[in-house]
Amino acid sequence: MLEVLVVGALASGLVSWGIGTAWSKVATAIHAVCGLSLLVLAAAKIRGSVAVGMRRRRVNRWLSVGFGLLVVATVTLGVLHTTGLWFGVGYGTALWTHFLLAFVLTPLFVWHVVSRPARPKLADLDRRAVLRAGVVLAAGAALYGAQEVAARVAGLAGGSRRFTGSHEVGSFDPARMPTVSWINDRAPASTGAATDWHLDVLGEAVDVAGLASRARPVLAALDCTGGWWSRQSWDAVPLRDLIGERSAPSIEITSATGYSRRFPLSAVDDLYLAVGYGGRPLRRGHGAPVRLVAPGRRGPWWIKWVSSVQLDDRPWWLQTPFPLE
Ligand SMILES: Nc1nc2c(c(=O)[nH]1)N[C@H]1C(S)=C(S)[C@@H](COP(=O)(O)O)O[C@H]1N2
Ligand SMILES: [Mo]
Repeated sequence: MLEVLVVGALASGLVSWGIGTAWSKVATAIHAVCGLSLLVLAAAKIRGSVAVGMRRRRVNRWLSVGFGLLVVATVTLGVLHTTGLWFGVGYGTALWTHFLLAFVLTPLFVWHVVSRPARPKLADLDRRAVLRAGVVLAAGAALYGAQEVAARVAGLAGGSRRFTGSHEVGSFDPARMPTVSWINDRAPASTGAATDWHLDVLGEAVDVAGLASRARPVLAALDCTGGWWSRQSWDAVPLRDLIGERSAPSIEITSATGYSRRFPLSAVDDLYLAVGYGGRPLRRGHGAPVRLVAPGRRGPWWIKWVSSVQLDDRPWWLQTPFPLE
């Protein structure tokens, strides 16, 4: 049961984190139910099997206790972020700390499974075990329902989350929209005027003023994996208008900082190069002079300070699921 819940929570967490389509709603709900069921199970374990576990070897015992505490802390941070009760302090946001703990928890979890005295056998799956699992899951689901209702009734920020689980910040108000980087990227040193910007699209120089004169409003929400989202009216040019009909396995979009992502060529119909929002030029932190707008994709795909767009021979999926810088 514990194993299934932990694996379920990790997998659904990664899915809901990585994708920005309606599917992430399902993943987010599964993630929440797994997490809250783990809390229920932890409570039950503390009363029951921990007493048995305490008779095990010292190291194992402490690892088990540490593992249990980490699980409880991880889920608690998830609940705090979700409900909007506490977002953390500065860069140590509740959500990032939640990821970090999950990261530490994973090797401990493997240890926990490998070191337990008796491996579960299929024969253990009797009616009582199934019933118990059902009760734990039902309790987790009930807690999830209660949490969502409570957030709405109490008017907490968590009452109006997007289907990805993110909270809204600064929609149609770029001054309030956060500026963030993926891991530790930084805005390139100022290049002065946008007219000096080098943007190479399939080997041809494209000037920013030209883009600005062709830009039209594109409504799209940027949904950062850090747990916030913001909708803007981007002043943007469809990438298709710049590249026309092409054939290649993928298209690579690169930032002046070196940060890049590869997209399937078919995605070009829903990618835009933005130079502003709400009729004003982009701020430096938001990717000025040119950034990618990628509706339906999570934040890491919205490349800022775009300097190059090139066809690529590699398939788009032959890259790390998230950028490495
Ligand atoms: N070059 C570059 N582009 C980037 C990033 C980055 O670190 N470097 N971070 C991405 C992530 S994770 C997000 S959520 C958005 C954030 O955009 P914003 O700072 O305009 O809010 O930019 C994306 N584009
Ligand atoms: Mo992000």
